[in-house]
Amino acid sequence: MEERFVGALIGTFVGDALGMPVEGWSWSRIARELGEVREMLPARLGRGTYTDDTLLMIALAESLLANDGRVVPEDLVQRFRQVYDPRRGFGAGMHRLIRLWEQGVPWEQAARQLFDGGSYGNGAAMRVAPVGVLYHRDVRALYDAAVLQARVTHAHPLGQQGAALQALAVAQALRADVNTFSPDEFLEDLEASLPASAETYRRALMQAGDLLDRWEDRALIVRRLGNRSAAHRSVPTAIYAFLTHWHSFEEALVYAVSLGGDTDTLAAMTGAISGALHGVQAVPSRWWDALERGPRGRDEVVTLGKRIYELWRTRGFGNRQENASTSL
Ligand code: F2R
Ligand code: MG
Ligand code: MG
Repeated sequence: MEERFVGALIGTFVGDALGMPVEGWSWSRIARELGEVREMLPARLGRGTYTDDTLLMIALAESLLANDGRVVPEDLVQRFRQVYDPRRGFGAGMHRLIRLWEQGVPWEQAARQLFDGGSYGNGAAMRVAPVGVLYHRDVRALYDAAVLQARVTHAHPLGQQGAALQALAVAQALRADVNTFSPDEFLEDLEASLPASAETYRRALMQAGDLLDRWEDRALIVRRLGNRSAAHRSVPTAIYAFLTHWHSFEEALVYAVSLGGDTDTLAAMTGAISGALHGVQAVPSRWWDALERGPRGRDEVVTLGKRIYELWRTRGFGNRQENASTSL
C-alpha cells in the first residue's frame, strides 16, 4: 500500500518530466520527428526536471501533512505563492492569480476573476494525487477535498469536477487488484461515482469506453477526447491512456505523451493513476535515475508519499465508498 501511495505521487512527477519537453507539440509532429517519447529528453531546466504539475502537487501534499490531512485554502494560497517559479511553466491563470494574491485579493474572489466564470484549466486535476490517495477509502470526503483544493485556483465547475474525477480515478486505481483488473468495470465504477452535476465528464467517460479498442488512431482520440489544457479535454484522456495501457506504467505514459498537446499534464495525470495501481517499483530504472533531485526533488517526493501513507494508516480517513453524488 505504501508503494502505491508513493507511486501516485512519483507517477505525477515521472509523467510531467517525460512529457514536458514536447508540451504543445501535435501528436503528428511527435510521431514524425521523434517516433515516440520513451526516454527523458533534454529540457530547459535539465533532463528529468518537472514543471508546475509536480511543484503544485508537492505544495498540496505539504499542506495536507501540515493540516492533519485537511484542505485549508488559506494555507494552500501561502504555499502556492512560496513555491511559484515562472521557469516551471505555469498556466496563464496561475501567473495572474499570484499577482491578485499579492495585491491582497481574497482567494475566492481572485479565482472568480480569471477568464469567463473562473478557470476550467486542468491545473487543479494535475496536482490532486495526494488527495486521491489520502481519501481513497472515503469517496464522499475525497470529492469534497478535491473540489475544495480546486476552488483555490479554479472557480469554474468544470475545473473543479475535473480535479474530483482525477482524484476518484487515483483512488479507484489504488483500491483495485491488478490481478483481476478490468478497464470496463473501472470505467463503470468511475461513472457511478460521479455526481449528477458532472454530466460533461460522464459523457466523456462513455466516449472513452466506446473507444477502448481504437487507441492507435490518435487523430480520432484527440478529436473525440481532447489533448488540451482544459480539464474536460484532458482528464478523461488521461484516464483513457491509463485504461488502454493499464498493464504497464511505462506504456501508459509513452502513450499519453504520444497524444501530443498538453503532454506533461496528460502524462502526469496518467502517471498518478497508473502509479497508484502498480506502485513506485513499476517506474523504469532509467526514468527513475533521471528524475530531478535536491530540494523538492525525487527523494523528497518519496518521503511525502510515505508520510501521507502514514497519516492515512494512523488516522484512517474513513472507510466509506458510496456514490459521491450522495454528498452533493
Ligand atoms: N501552461 C502551461 N504550459 C504552456 C506554457 C509554458 C510556457 N511556454 C513555458 O514554458 O513557460 N502548462 C501548465 O498549464 C496547464 C495548467 O493550467 P492551469 O493551471 O489550469 O492554468 P489556466 O491558465 O487557469 O488554464 C489553462 C488554459 O485553459 C484555458 N481556459 C481555462 N479556463 C478558461 C475559461 N473559463 N475560458 C476560456 N479558456 C479557459 C486558457 O487557455 C488557459 O490558459 C498545464 O498544462 C500545466 O502544465
Ligand atoms: Mg506543466
Ligand atoms: Mg501541461
